[in-house]
This record gives sequence, C-alpha cells and structure tokens, in this order.
Amino acid sequence: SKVKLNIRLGNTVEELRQDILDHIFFTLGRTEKIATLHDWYLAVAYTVRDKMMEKWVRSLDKLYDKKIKIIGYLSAEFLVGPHLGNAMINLNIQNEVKAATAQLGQDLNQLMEQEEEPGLGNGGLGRLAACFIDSLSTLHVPAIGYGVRYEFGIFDQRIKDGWQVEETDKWLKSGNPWEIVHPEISYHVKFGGHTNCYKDKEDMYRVEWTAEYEVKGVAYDTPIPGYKNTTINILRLWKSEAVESFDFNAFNKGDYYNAVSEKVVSENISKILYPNDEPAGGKRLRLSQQYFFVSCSLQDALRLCRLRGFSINKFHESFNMQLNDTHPAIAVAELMRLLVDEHSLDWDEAWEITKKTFSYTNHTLLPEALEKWSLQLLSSLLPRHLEIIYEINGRFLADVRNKFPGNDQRISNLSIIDETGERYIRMAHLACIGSHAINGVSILHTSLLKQSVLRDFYILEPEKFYNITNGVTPRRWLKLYNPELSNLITKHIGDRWISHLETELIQLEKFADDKDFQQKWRRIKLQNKKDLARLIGYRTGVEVKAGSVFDIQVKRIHEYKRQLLNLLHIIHLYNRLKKNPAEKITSRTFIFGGKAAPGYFMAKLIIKLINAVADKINYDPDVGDQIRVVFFPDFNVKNSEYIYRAADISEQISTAGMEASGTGNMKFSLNGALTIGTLDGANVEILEAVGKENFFLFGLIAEEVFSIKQQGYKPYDIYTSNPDLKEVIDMIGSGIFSNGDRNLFKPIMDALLHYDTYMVMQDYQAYIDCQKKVSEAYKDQNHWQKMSILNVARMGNFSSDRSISEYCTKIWGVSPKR
Ligand code: DL6
Repeated sequence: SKVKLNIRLGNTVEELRQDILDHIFFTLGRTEKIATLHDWYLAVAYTVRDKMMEKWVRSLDKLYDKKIKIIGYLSAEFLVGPHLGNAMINLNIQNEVKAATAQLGQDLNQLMEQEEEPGLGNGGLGRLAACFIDSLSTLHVPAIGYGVRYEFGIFDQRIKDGWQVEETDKWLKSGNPWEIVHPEISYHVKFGGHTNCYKDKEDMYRVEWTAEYEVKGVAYDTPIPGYKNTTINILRLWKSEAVESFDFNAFNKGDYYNAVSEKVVSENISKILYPNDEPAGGKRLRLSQQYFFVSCSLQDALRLCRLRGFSINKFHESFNMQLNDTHPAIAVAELMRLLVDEHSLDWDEAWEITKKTFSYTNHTLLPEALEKWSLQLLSSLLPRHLEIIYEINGRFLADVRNKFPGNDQRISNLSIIDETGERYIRMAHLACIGSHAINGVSILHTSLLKQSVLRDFYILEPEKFYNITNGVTPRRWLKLYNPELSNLITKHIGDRWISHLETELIQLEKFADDKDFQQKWRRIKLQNKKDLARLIGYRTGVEVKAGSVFDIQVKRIHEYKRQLLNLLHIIHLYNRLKKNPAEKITSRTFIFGGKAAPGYFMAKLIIKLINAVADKINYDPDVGDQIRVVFFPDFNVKNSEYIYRAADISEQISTAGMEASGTGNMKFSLNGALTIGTLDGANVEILEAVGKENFFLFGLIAEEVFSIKQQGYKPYDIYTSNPDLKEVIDMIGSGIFSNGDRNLFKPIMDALLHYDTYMVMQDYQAYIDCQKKVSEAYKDQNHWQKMSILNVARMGNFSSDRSISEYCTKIWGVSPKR
C-alpha cells in the first residue's frame, strides 16, 4: 500500500497500520505470514514509540533552555509497569491503534499481554517513582528519572505446595522496544584503592583518588510521555559495563578466562535488583550499585549543566536532585567529591551548592529498613567518600556544639557515624545534612518522623521539614486499568478528571444517590469481579463466585502489614461455620497477593499458612461456597490491572505507626473499594477525605501502640482471656492446616503469643467486630453503592499530580503547568 513520508509520525489508522507493517518487515525482518504474536507486539510497540519521537526530541531541546530547572529524580527503583497501554492513553491513540491492529487481524489486548513488565522495583517506593515521572511529564516539568537498568528485576513468584518459589525475572529476554541505548553517554565510575594529598598549581592542597578498578555506566533511555501534552521526559537507567571488554595482557597470554572475567565482574553491578525487607548490611554489591548509579547520574547532570551554559557553581540552579529514600544518599558525598576534587571548587562553596541541590524523601520509620553501611565496607569500597563524610560530619557537629554546648547525647544522636557498637555510616543522617528539604510521605508519617527517627534534626532545623502525601497517577490506575468505570465517569462529568483529578472527580458526588447510576456502577464492579474470577480460576484452579464480597489484600508480605490478622478473621469465620453449618454468612472471597523477600523466613511462612488455610477451607463441605481463600501468585503491576478494580473491600490493616503511607490504599479507593483499615499512613487522610461513614475503621492508634509497648505488652494474656481468639490460634497449632504437623506453623504461634511485635492479638477483637459491620453493610446494596461512589468522588487529592505540584512549589522551586 501507499507509503507516506511522514508515516512514522502520523496517527491515522492507515498510517499506524502501515507503520506496524514497516516494523514487521524492516525492524524485525519478518513477513506478516510468519510473524509471531510477540513480533506483532514489538511492531506495535515500535510504532507507538515512533509517535513519541518528535515530541521527545523537542522535549530534549527544552533541557537546553537556561530558564528551566531540571528535576533529577534519583531512585534505585522505578516500577513502571507495562508501557504500551499507558503510552497509547497518554498519546491519545488507543482507538486508532486498536483499529489498525484489527485491520491486520490482530487483537490489541492479546498483543498487550505479550509485554514483559520491567519489574525494576520492590513495591510502593518504586511504583511511586513511576507515578511521579508520569505526573512530572503531565505537568510539563522537565525531569530525568535516574536509576539502574537491572538485568533481572524483582523475582517472579511461583507457588509450589503452598510455598513461595522465586524465579529469575528475565524481562529482557525478548528485547525491550521502549529503550534507546546511548553508548555515547557513558561515564567511568571508580571503586576501591587509596587517596593521596598533593598541591595543585595554585598551591592548594587537593586530594587525588587512585582507584583499584573502574566500571563504565552506559545510558539507556526510555521516553515517559505526559498525558495529552507535548512533554516527554526521560527515564535514564544505567547499565554497568567493563571499561575494556578484554584484558589484553591476559588475552595475549592465552588466559581467556581471566581476560573476560573483568567484564563479568563489571557487569554484575547492574545485574540484579535487591529485594528489600532483608538486612542490607554487608552487601558490598548493593553499595556498589548505589554508588554506581549515583555517580553516573551526577556526572551526567554536571555535563548537562555545562552544556546548558551554566557555570559549575550554579549547578543548583540548573538541577534539583531528589533523593528517593536513602538508597541514593551517597550522592551527597559524591557531588562534593566531583566539585572539590574534580572541579577544584573550595569546600564551603561546594557545600552550599550541594545542600541547595539535594532534597530527601524518607519512606520508612522501621529501624531495620534505615540504611547504614559499616565503616569498614565504606572505606574499602569508597575511601575518598569516607574522608568526605568525616569532613561533613566534623563541620556539622562543630555547628551543633556551638548551638547546643555541652550536649553530648545530642551530638551522638545527630552524628552521621553510629558509634554505639561497630561503627556505621547512617545514610539518613547524611541525606538530612546534605539536603535543603526533608519530607515524609503522609501527614502521620511526617509527624512521627519529627518525633522519632529524625527528631534531633527537626529540633535543629525545623524549617527544612515538609509533608508531601503520596499520590497515584489516575491515568494508569483508573483510566487504563478500569476502562468501564472510567467511561461511566467521563460520561457523567466529562474527561477533565484524567488530568485534573483534584478538582473534577468530586462532581461524582451528585450521582451517589442516583439509583440508575448506582445500578450501572454496580454492574461494572460485577463485571470486573467476573474477569478476576476467571483469571483466578485460570491461575490457581480455585472457583470463586463474583457475587461474593471480594475482600482483597495485595501488597508485600510483611509482619507489620498483618496479613496474619486477616487470616485469623478467616479462621474465625471458618470456626463459626464448622460449629453451625446452617449459618448463612455474607459470602466472601478473600484474595491475597504479594511477594515475600527471599530471605524473610516469617513472611514466607505466612504465605504457606495462607495457602494451607485456603486448601482446608475451600474444599470443606460445611463451608459450601460461603468462603473462598485465594493466594494470587506473582502479584505485580501487570496483574494488578484485574485486581484493584474488582475489590469490594480493601485491606489496609497495618499496625498504626508502621506504614509510611501506602499507595495501594489509594488505588483501591479510587476504584470503588471500601477500606477496612487502621489509622496508619495515608489511611488517616483517606478516611478524612471519604468520610468516616464510608470507611471501616478499627484498631489502636499509633500513640496507643507505643504506650502499650512501653507499659509491657503481654499478648499471651489476650490469648487466655479471649476464648474465640484462643480457639483460632489453637487451630493453627493443632496441625489442622498442616496435615497434623504441629511444628510447621510454630514460629508464627510463638511470635504471636510471646512477642507479637505488630500487635495482631491486641487488635484482633476490634478487627473481628469491624468485619461484622462490613458483612452487615454489604446486605444493603444501594447504600453500599453510594459509599463506593463517594469513595471515588472524594479521592481527587490522592492524584500524584497533586503530590508533584507540591514538590514543585514547596521544595524544587519550579512551576508545574497544566
Ligand atoms: O512512599 C512510598 C512507599 C510507602 O507508600 C510505603 O508505606 C512504604 O513502606 C514504602 N517504603 C519503602 C522503604 N523501603 N525501604 N527501604 O519501601 O514507601
């Protein structure tokens, strides 16, 4: 057929069709006849990417505009999810692509299924980074997301005999059409070795770092389009390579193995994403990864700064670098090194620039998740950085001593170096000292941050602290992943909500009592539940009823998130039915999903227990079809399309004070689920927004958790004084869920009865009572639909566009544009 010159830029069905065919032929070297489904997916992906190129190149041009400050979002994780669907939505070409693929005899949904998700994150933190770059593009804020191009992302989860089995995530095995490699954008990164002092030409003392070895970071760029606008930002991920692929000396001696081994070692750095929830200490490779991507990113930003015509001492006017948690915190020392050692700035000037450049987001209060590196590891891997950190610390503590003379405790609390036992570098302290702004991710979390982990920093510089509550992008989490509900919403309030959630969604309120609207709302949920039921049947073999309450808890498996509490309630219901098989309860499907860190024994045992309880209950004739329990394997962004939109009940039941924010809670509510939850993280604000009459609240508040712990918490007393709870716990111990094996779940029993760090026992009765209210409420379907509609209508503030607008105005000093 007719080939037009601008075929690769045009958006008509005919142009898209032709572009797809061109890619089948010219890019993939296939004919229509022999192209596989995956080839068709690739051709469509390349076609959609073509439609971004013009805007992308123009957006890159904008990076040279001196008036603009660029946001560098430094994050060890970006959990972006599949690109194709999202790109089509943001470019507004989904209908045309659907028509073009249909003309070619292909089903677009089937092609989208072919996409391997880049699982370059563990969960909330990485997904937040992905929502944020989407919003940065949508709000026309020039930004570069800097991270690591892990060859293997978060492991794939399989369930075998009820246990989690991890499999390598080979997401790159069939190629990645979304990235463009730039071998010309690469930087050397040094490791190990020693430092020397010398006098420079101006007779100034300088330090020279002689490394033991070097690796090279190469840029892989992925376009991140804004919603229906002209901005396309870059996600720039670094892959590590050997500086020289072969050691020619060894090669010439015929020592082939050693000749290539350097290449292998260098490539290891970006090989694999570390699962979180495991103690980080001692992981040399992890620290190497962090330093590797931070160094490449800062060198890149400095290069851009010069290209943009800024002098190096105006770097902070050219860039603001956001530290996403402490993983990139070594950046503070690295920028100092680059400015002082490589660009010969004096220390004070470099320090001013550094502080103005960085800002830091804290994402956790859990002590075990606060990163610290042993002095010994840091000195062997990054000797120059350790010297710089000592210097930063020395100067900082001298200032503190001036401000608070004679207060040694405060000095030791604030020091970057933890000297309470083996000496460690506290990365959060380095991040706080080297940043002009520090923020928490929900109101409660920020307030606890100020009272606990960062208390002394808050007392010292309260003006540096901000709260910016997390948000999620409505493009992926409503428009793309719940198309029917989105259409209904658009039909009634127009489509501005997609990019103006904060102001527009509220208009839905007026339909909350409208019976006809409620009916439509309900029908869509039912269809979403049927779709999920089909998928569950296919993935697990368990048959579930779409008419039951879909009660869903999907998130990382962790004791503080209390999947166990959910499970105790299920066993409680089971007991009731066993004792009285004639009883009719509101039938429920309990769905769990999430990965456990491979080294986190208790989390893996919890998965086993969920599956064991499921096996018992699902096939017990006394239960009939009143309860089903499902563990949905391999929960990830791609699968979540079917999950959030199908929920009636969203489980957000962490111990108060433990969950920094949560973002799953937002995705569920935005899709019409009602939350059963504690006053933890962003639940507090969700409750406030949707109204307490539309939220099932239970449990201790954070202050109570702390005070009960202080008084000496005795979970065993609760066990003995609550016969219902005792029965539930005893059942787990009796071996009923483990073919008579009383030892299998003993670690869970012991933890609950004797430590119960996360107060499952304490909150048990409140949770059971609250779940009763859920069951009652579900019986009045009109009212339920009303609550569901109001939940969605009032979620406008939880858009990541709102979060990013706040970062822009409070922290970065740039202007978002709609
Ligand atoms: O801020 C994003 C996300 C929060 O929603 C979760 O509540 C919080 O647990 C998570 N934090 C981390 C910290 N991990 N480390 N290290 O993942 O951040």
